[in-house]
Amino acid sequence: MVRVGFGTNNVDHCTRLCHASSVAALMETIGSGAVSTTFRDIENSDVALLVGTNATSNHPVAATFFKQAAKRGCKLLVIDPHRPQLADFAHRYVRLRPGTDVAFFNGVLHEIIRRGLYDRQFVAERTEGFERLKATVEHYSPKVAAQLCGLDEQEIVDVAVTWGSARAAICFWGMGVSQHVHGTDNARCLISLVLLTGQVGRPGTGLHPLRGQNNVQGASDAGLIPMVFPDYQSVTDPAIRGRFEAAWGTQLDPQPGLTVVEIMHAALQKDVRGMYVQGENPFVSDPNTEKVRKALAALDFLVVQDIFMTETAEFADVVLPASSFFEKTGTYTNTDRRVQIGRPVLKLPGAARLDWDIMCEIGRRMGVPGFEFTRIEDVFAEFAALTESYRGLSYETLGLEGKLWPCKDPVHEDGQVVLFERDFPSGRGKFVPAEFAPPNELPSPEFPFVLTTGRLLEHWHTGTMTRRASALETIESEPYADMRPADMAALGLLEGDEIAVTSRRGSITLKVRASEAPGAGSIFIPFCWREAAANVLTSDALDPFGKIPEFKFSAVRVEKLHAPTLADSRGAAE
Ligand SMILES: Nc1nc2c(c(=O)[nH]1)N[C@H]1C(S)=C(S)[C@@H](COP(=O)(O)OP(=O)(O)OC[C@H]3O[C@@H](n4cnc5c(=O)[nH]c(N)nc54)[C@H](O)[C@@H]3O)O[C@H]1N2
Ligand SMILES: Nc1nc2c(c(=O)[nH]1)N[C@H]1C(S)=C(S)[C@@H](COP(=O)(O)OP(=O)(O)OC[C@H]3O[C@@H](n4cnc5c(=O)[nH]c(N)nc54)[C@H](O)[C@@H]3O)O[C@H]1N2
Ligand SMILES: [Mo]
Repeated sequence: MVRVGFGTNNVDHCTRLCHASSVAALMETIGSGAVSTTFRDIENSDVALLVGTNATSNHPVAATFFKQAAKRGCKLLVIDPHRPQLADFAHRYVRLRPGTDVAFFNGVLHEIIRRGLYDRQFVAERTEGFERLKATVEHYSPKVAAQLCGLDEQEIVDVAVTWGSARAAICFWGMGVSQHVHGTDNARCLISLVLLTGQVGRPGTGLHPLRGQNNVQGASDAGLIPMVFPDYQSVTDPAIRGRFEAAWGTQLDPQPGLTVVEIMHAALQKDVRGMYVQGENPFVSDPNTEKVRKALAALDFLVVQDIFMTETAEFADVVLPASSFFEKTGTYTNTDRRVQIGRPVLKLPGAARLDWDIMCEIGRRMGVPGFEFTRIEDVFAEFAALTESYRGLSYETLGLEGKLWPCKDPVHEDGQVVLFERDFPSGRGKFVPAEFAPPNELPSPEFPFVLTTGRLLEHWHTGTMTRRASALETIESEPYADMRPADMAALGLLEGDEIAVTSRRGSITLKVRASEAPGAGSIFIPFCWREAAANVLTSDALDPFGKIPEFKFSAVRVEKLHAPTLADSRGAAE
């Protein structure tokens, strides 16, 4: 619809705020952005790195496999400045300073090379750029890295030796890696570690950026990305564009489009005048809310297609009531690359319609070619035919349990668990070394705390769905921030006190909770509370490669709000 009907490549989705930097690094180094193996494959690993992931809250199903693996003897290495619950199961938990992963992993790479713990044959036969990597990490002895990361040298050595001596080692990572202005560099370091030690392409090894939304892998595969058509085929390649022009019966824009945050910036400049938002709530989920408010208000025309009246929909000229996953048929591709058919269990409520049906009707009314679909199966068939990865998959072959892509024989096989056994889509894997650089905005006397934002088990992102669920709201109904008891004491704060948290962009008020999870000088705020929206505080500075904002690091000030006392109310009465 965007490419054919609106004639632009300005189409993007939530990966931009999520794993865009991981995908940028994976595409650059091995030529594929998806996981190299499933999370269940940890059953075959003897070491697993878990970097910047709070899996017990955010990937509870995967987390049960991680815990089972730990019980069986798999050594979990948990790297996170904010102690996640999985640290309880870890062989080693490393509390590095936020935003210092490049220094940390360069130290690990340095030590693995120094001790000769790398896979010389794998490096020689399947990679390129080793000498450059070696020259870069030479400057990051564990001692130097430990200073940058606020750690003991021994912690870095221990991770290097444990990973370097593993038979089968696997690397999982989450938003703590990707959501930084150096997110792509963070991911490059993890990929280098895996390539250096040949820990990919065999059972129990590999790269697994844990994907978030139920169908975010599917949305990426389907080409909701400004630079590529479905299956990561570049819009700038004339031969590829020609194939899509033939399939869709129209000329297509040869220029890559804008990304999520760039689109908001363009709206503010009045370069983008209209917006169609489907199943996203950017007023609450994009960084720097005040800027987003101005951008949405500056639009000439805004359409929101959602299952609830969202904060973003308040700005809309037209709100189209869509259907939830309970009410429709369609495929979802999960973090494992598993494509599954969802089937309806409820009737559509009120005037709600199916998402694809709404799009097709708009396409037909605009007189755009190619929207004559009457069955969802045919939409999927068109998509699968234009890709390599989904070839052979259809509603018939997917069956009840779905298939992993790629799947050579969808009738008889479940699909390929372990990818890259012999080579990478790029041929050789490329080492792309990275130098440590500090976050965009460092703490200062005026803004002395580091704010990290993230999630809760009980709520889904902006809370449009979960905050309407009374069972979940009963457990977590009130905005709060986590702080270390020692930091609270220094500010004279008690559990439950109201605080104001202020950054260079804005201020919110919420309650404070004592927790040993945050590091010293850090504060954690979930971004689900519209009444105390964390993104009022966050910065819209972007990683130059992945174009992802730095959700995991902002400088803030924390102040106790003066609570009204009995004496105040007496004073007021007098
Ligand atoms: N209940 C629930 N589950 C969800 C979601 C939800 O909203 N609610 N959202 C889904 C989505 S879309 C996603 S993307 C996933 C996200 O799942 P996760 O990746 O687990 O997301 P976060 O909680 O944002 O952050 C993960 C971890 O990064 C750590 N971190 C922060 N800064 C740094 C750093 O500098 N270095 C390192 N190494 N770590 C750091 C944080 O302390 C935190 O433990 O969850 C999915 N699952
Ligand atoms: N500060 C901070 N901000 C963040 C993050 C962070 O860690 N910190 N994480 C970022 C990440 S990783 C992500 S993925 C984004 C998520 O950001 P969003 O995707 O904007 O967040 P959601 O609340 O999941 O919004 C999804 C919307 O889709 C609607 N919806 C659900 N099902 C359907 C459907 O079937 N059809 C239609 N049409 N609509 C539907 C829901 O009601 C909801 O309004 O947030 C990002 N923002
Ligand atoms: Mo996400």
